[in-house]
Amino acid sequence: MLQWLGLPAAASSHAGDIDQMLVLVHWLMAVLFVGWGIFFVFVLFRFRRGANPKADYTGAKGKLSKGIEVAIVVAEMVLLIGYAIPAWAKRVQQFPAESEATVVRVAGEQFAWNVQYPGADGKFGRSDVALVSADNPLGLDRNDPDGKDDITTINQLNVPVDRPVLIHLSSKDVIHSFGLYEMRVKQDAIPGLDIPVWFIPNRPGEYEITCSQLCGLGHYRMRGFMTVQRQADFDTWMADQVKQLAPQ
Ligand SMILES: [Cu+2]
Repeated sequence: MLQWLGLPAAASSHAGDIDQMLVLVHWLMAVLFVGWGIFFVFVLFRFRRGANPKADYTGAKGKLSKGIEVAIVVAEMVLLIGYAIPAWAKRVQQFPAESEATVVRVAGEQFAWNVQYPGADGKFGRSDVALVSADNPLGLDRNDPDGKDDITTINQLNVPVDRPVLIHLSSKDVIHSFGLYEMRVKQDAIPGLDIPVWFIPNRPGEYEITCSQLCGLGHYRMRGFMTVQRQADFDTWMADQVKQLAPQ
């Protein structure tokens, strides 16, 4: 079933769980679709006007129909309680420790993704709406000691492979949706909220960051890129960013 669904490559540690659930949901829907289809044709024939000149208003009374209904409810409960709720709980309760993760701030805006790394001190600098400009889309205060070493990029997120990524997601203007399909991650970015999102990328490569909510006229071009790389390559990239920051 997994191949037939045409899903994007699975490149995060929890992608397998999500895909397994998608497969189970699709199997249930396939069975229901075929079952209902057969039942529909049966009803058309069984209750045709020729055989039933007078309508019966009471509906199905057999044990079979009740049994099937109960079986469907049980199957849906198993999917919900056995798969969906535990998978969701892991995403929203069991966050990785900041010391063991690549911590990044991502802020959506019409129509780009702003990325901020806390730098060597591990602390995000203060940002102020009064400082927002074309050169400083996040309004980062470079006079703040915590903000001196912060690294910012636009539409480019680099992360090392096999290490948890913890993103603090927000938005500068309207509601966007941060979509990383290969990571099986999708989360709305909402102005005024800092929403944590985490995953463990386990396959190096170039992936696309999409905006998955219609957020304005330029929505179609609101795309960023995520590069998942080996730790050494990430360190080289980060050192390069630090070098570019130095003259300021
Ligand atoms: Cu958007």
